[in-house]
Amino acid sequence: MITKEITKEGKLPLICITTPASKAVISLYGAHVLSWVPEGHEDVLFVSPLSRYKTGEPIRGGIPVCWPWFGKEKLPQHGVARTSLWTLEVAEERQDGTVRVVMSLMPDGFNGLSAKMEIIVGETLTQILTTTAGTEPVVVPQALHTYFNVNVQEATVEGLKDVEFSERAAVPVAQQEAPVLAFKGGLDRIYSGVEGEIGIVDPSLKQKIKLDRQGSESVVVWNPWRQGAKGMKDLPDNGWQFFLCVETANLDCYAPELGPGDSVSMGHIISVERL
Ligand code: TA6
Repeated sequence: MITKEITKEGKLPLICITTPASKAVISLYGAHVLSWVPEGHEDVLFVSPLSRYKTGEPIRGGIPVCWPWFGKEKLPQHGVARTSLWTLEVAEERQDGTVRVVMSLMPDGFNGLSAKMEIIVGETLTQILTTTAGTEPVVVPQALHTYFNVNVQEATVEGLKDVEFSERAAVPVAQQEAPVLAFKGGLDRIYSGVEGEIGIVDPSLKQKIKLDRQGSESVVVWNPWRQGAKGMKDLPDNGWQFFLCVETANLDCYAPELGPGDSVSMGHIISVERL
């Protein structure tokens, strides 16, 4: 079932999806997945209770789309996609019980550069972000900045052992690296040349989230911890405890370089397994 709603504030159009295997909510503002609840599980995504669903401001949580740049390399931080209203191209229920949604964006001032976001909701949550260059060559760093709903102080991440990373934090905190990544403080890293599946194990919720990336070479892992959260107006002081961002990305030397008219896709399939 597909229904269209408007948020309480009356501004952001939402698509609410119910399938036999899961429920999801997608905002056309940002092509942003706000919620994905597989049958028998809690929401796999975290959204801050203080998030402002307001035009011009990014939503705090869910899956923000960082495009056509990442971080502070230009303003606004993380690009214009997450604060733009995307056009709904397709919302269809399919014979296999899944729902497919396609949204598109061609922002002004980028020489015809465009993005397409395809989302398939069912037993898994699939997202494919396709970038097509306009009339000029362009380099497009990008990330699906997923906020996973986990107890970060208990969670561990599998699949990043021995992978090279660069620290983005001004004062990096030593983390427990082996045999899995565990969290003892804030973390902001870009892992590069990441192969294979990433597992996010949460003993509190007794589940493992699996992130199967396609066409993605980078993975960002971020949590602001206690200190970082204090500076964030749209996150409660204790909000850092309830999420971990593990981001499917192509950044730095892996940012796609496109000639005029070229296209490239990157995405992921998210699934959950009971422990
Ligand atoms: O992906 C990690 C990161 O770039 C961090 O450096 C942190 O700033 C975070 O994203 C959130 O950024 P935002 O602009 O949404 O506050």
